[in-house]
Amino acid sequence: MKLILAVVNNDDSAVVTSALTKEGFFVTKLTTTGGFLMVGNTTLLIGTEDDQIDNIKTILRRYCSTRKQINPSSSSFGKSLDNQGIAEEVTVGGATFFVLSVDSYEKL
Ligand code: 2BA
Repeated sequence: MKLILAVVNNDDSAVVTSALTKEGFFVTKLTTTGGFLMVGNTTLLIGTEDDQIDNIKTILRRYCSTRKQINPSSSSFGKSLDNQGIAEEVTVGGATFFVLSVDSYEKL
Protein backbone atom coordinates (compact mmCIF):
# COMPACT_ATOMS: atom_id res chain seq x y z
CA MET A 1 0.00 0.00 0.00
CA LYS A 2 1.25 3.48 -0.88
CA LEU A 3 0.14 7.03 -0.20
CA ILE A 4 0.71 9.36 -3.12
CA LEU A 5 1.02 13.09 -2.56
CA ALA A 6 0.60 14.95 -5.83
CA VAL A 7 0.90 18.74 -5.97
CA VAL A 8 -1.01 20.01 -9.00
CA ASN A 9 -2.11 23.34 -10.42
CA ASN A 10 -5.50 24.57 -9.16
CA ASP A 11 -6.69 24.83 -12.76
CA ASP A 12 -6.11 21.10 -13.31
CA SER A 13 -7.33 19.81 -9.97
CA ALA A 14 -11.03 19.34 -10.79
CA VAL A 15 -10.47 17.48 -14.04
CA VAL A 16 -7.69 15.26 -12.68
CA THR A 17 -9.65 14.45 -9.51
CA SER A 18 -12.65 13.54 -11.61
CA ALA A 19 -10.53 11.30 -13.86
CA LEU A 20 -8.98 9.54 -10.85
CA THR A 21 -12.30 8.88 -9.15
CA LYS A 22 -13.77 7.66 -12.45
CA GLU A 23 -10.97 5.09 -12.57
CA GLY A 24 -11.90 3.94 -9.06
CA PHE A 25 -9.21 5.70 -7.02
CA PHE A 26 -9.98 7.30 -3.65
CA VAL A 27 -8.76 10.90 -3.55
CA THR A 28 -8.58 13.67 -0.94
CA LYS A 29 -7.96 17.24 -2.13
CA LEU A 30 -6.09 19.63 0.10
CA THR A 31 -5.93 23.35 -0.56
CA THR A 32 -2.24 24.20 -0.35
CA THR A 33 0.18 27.02 -1.14
CA GLY A 34 3.55 26.71 -2.85
CA GLY A 35 6.38 28.06 -0.73
CA PHE A 36 8.17 29.69 -3.67
CA LEU A 37 5.41 31.44 -5.60
CA MET A 38 3.16 31.68 -2.52
CA VAL A 39 0.14 31.06 -4.72
CA GLY A 40 -2.51 28.43 -4.24
CA ASN A 41 -2.11 24.93 -5.57
CA THR A 42 -3.81 21.63 -4.79
CA THR A 43 -2.32 18.59 -3.09
CA LEU A 44 -4.02 15.29 -3.80
CA LEU A 45 -3.77 12.40 -1.32
CA ILE A 46 -4.31 9.06 -3.01
CA GLY A 47 -4.08 5.81 -1.07
CA THR A 48 -3.56 2.90 -3.44
CA GLU A 49 -1.98 -0.47 -4.07
CA ASP A 50 1.64 -0.56 -5.26
CA ASP A 51 0.74 -1.86 -8.72
CA GLN A 52 -1.48 1.17 -9.41
CA ILE A 53 1.26 3.80 -9.17
CA ASP A 54 1.97 3.82 -12.90
CA ASN A 55 -1.72 4.13 -13.75
CA ILE A 56 -2.01 7.16 -11.49
CA LYS A 57 1.09 8.73 -13.04
CA THR A 58 -0.41 8.25 -16.49
CA ILE A 59 -3.61 10.03 -15.46
CA LEU A 60 -1.70 12.91 -13.88
CA ARG A 61 0.49 13.28 -16.97
CA ARG A 62 -2.61 13.38 -19.17
CA TYR A 63 -4.46 16.07 -17.22
CA CYS A 64 -1.76 18.19 -15.56
CA SER A 65 0.13 20.43 -17.91
CA THR A 66 3.35 22.34 -17.39
CA ARG A 67 2.98 26.12 -17.23
CA LYS A 68 5.05 29.25 -17.05
CA GLN A 69 4.10 31.35 -14.05
CA ILE A 70 5.29 34.76 -12.97
CA ASN A 71 6.64 35.00 -9.46
CA PRO A 72 4.95 38.28 -8.48
CA SER A 73 7.32 40.72 -6.92
CA SER A 74 5.12 41.85 -4.07
CA SER A 75 3.11 38.87 -2.90
CA SER A 76 5.56 36.30 -1.64
CA PHE A 77 7.43 35.61 1.51
CA GLY A 78 9.74 33.09 -0.12
CA LYS A 79 12.70 33.59 -2.38
CA SER A 80 11.33 36.74 -3.98
CA LEU A 81 12.12 38.71 -0.85
CA ASP A 82 15.76 38.21 -1.82
CA ASN A 83 15.03 39.39 -5.33
CA GLN A 84 14.32 42.97 -4.33
CA GLY A 85 10.89 42.92 -5.95
CA ILE A 86 11.96 41.76 -9.41
CA ALA A 87 9.31 39.59 -11.08
CA GLU A 88 10.59 36.38 -12.64
CA GLU A 89 9.12 33.61 -14.73
CA VAL A 90 9.37 30.01 -13.53
CA THR A 91 8.25 26.76 -15.09
CA VAL A 92 5.76 24.97 -12.84
CA GLY A 93 5.58 21.25 -13.42
CA GLY A 94 2.43 19.40 -14.36
CA ALA A 95 2.49 17.52 -11.06
CA THR A 96 4.98 16.96 -8.27
CA PHE A 97 4.64 13.35 -7.25
CA PHE A 98 5.69 11.75 -3.93
CA VAL A 99 5.18 8.08 -3.08
CA LEU A 100 5.11 7.15 0.63
CA SER A 101 4.94 3.67 2.14
CA VAL A 102 1.89 3.06 4.30
CA ASP A 103 2.21 0.91 7.44
CA SER A 104 -1.50 0.34 7.78
CA TYR A 105 -4.76 1.43 6.22
CA GLU A 106 -8.20 0.87 7.68
CA LYS A 107 -11.56 2.57 7.80
CA LEU A 108 -12.98 2.55 11.34
P1 2BA B 1 6.10 26.54 -5.46
O1 2BA B 1 6.91 26.27 -4.25
O2 2BA B 1 5.28 27.77 -5.48
O3 2BA B 1 7.11 26.50 -6.72
C1 2BA B 1 6.67 26.88 -8.03
C2 2BA B 1 7.81 26.71 -9.02
O4 2BA B 1 8.87 27.60 -8.67
C3 2BA B 1 8.44 25.31 -9.02
O5 2BA B 1 7.71 24.43 -9.84
C4 2BA B 1 9.84 25.60 -9.52
O6 2BA B 1 9.84 25.77 -10.94
C5 2BA B 1 10.15 26.96 -8.89
N1 2BA B 1 10.83 26.82 -7.61
C6 2BA B 1 10.32 26.36 -6.45
N2 2BA B 1 11.22 26.40 -5.45
C7 2BA B 1 12.32 26.92 -6.00
C8 2BA B 1 13.62 27.25 -5.47
N3 2BA B 1 13.92 27.02 -4.18
N4 2BA B 1 14.53 27.79 -6.32
C9 2BA B 1 14.22 28.02 -7.61
N5 2BA B 1 13.02 27.75 -8.17
C10 2BA B 1 12.08 27.20 -7.38
P2 2BA B 1 7.58 22.90 -9.42
O7 2BA B 1 8.94 22.35 -9.06
O8 2BA B 1 6.86 22.23 -10.53
O9 2BA B 1 6.72 22.86 -8.09
C11 2BA B 1 5.32 23.16 -8.08
C12 2BA B 1 4.81 23.13 -6.66
O10 2BA B 1 4.98 21.79 -6.14
C13 2BA B 1 5.61 24.00 -5.69
O11 2BA B 1 5.09 25.31 -5.70
C14 2BA B 1 5.40 23.30 -4.34
O12 2BA B 1 4.12 23.62 -3.83
C15 2BA B 1 5.38 21.84 -4.77
N6 2BA B 1 6.69 21.21 -4.66
C16 2BA B 1 7.57 21.01 -5.66
N7 2BA B 1 8.65 20.36 -5.22
C17 2BA B 1 8.46 20.14 -3.89
C18 2BA B 1 9.24 19.51 -2.88
N8 2BA B 1 10.46 18.97 -3.13
N9 2BA B 1 8.72 19.45 -1.63
C19 2BA B 1 7.50 19.99 -1.36
N10 2BA B 1 6.73 20.60 -2.29
C20 2BA B 1 7.20 20.68 -3.53
